[in-house]
Amino acid sequence: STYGSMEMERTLAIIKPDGLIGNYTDDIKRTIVEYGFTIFKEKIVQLDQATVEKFYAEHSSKGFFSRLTKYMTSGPVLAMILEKDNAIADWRALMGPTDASKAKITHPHSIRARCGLDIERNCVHGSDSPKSAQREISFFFKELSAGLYLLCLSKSLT
Ligand code: RTP
Ligand code: MG
Repeated sequence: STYGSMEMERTLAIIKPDGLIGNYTDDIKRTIVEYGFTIFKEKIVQLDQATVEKFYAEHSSKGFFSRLTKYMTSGPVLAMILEKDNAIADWRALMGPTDASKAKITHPHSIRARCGLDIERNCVHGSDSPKSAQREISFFFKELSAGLYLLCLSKSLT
C-alpha cells in the first residue's frame, strides 16, 4: 500500500545461528529500528535439514551446500519480516557483502562486518528480490497467507 510518496515494501531477514548464539540479536534489532525499518513479525525457529535444503534450493548444486545446511541447522534462527520504503535493497545494504571477513575491511559498519566471521558464517540473511521476498516471507510465515485467504473469504460472504 502507499502512504503519500512512500511505497512500503517487505523483506525477509534472518538472524542465523551464529548471530543468535553470539548474542548479537539486540544489537542487530537496534540497528534495524535505527535505520527506519519496522519489525512487522518475528519468529524463532529451529530449522531441520530438509527445510534448509528447500529454503536455499537455488544453491543445491554448489560445493558449499552441505556446509550451508549444517551451519543453518546448528542452532535456532530468528526470522523477521522487515517493512520500510525500499526494504529489500536497504536491508541488503545494511547487512553488507556475503563474505564477512571482506566486509570488515570494505564495509566496517555493516552488520556482517560487526557480527559475522567469514564467507559462510555471516550472521544474517536478506531476500535478494521482490520475488524471493514474497517466497521467503510465506515460507516462514505461512499463517499470513492463510489469514489473508480467510479475510478474503469472509469478505466475499458478507
Ligand atoms: P543470504 O542468501 O544468506 O542472504 O546470503 P547472500 O545472498 O549474501 O549469499 P548467497 O550467495 O545467497 O549464499 C547463501 C549463503 O551461503 C553461504 N555461503 N557459503 N563459499 C562458501 O562457502 C559460501 N558461499 C556462500 C553463506 O552463509 C551465504 O550467506
Ligand atoms: Mg542469497
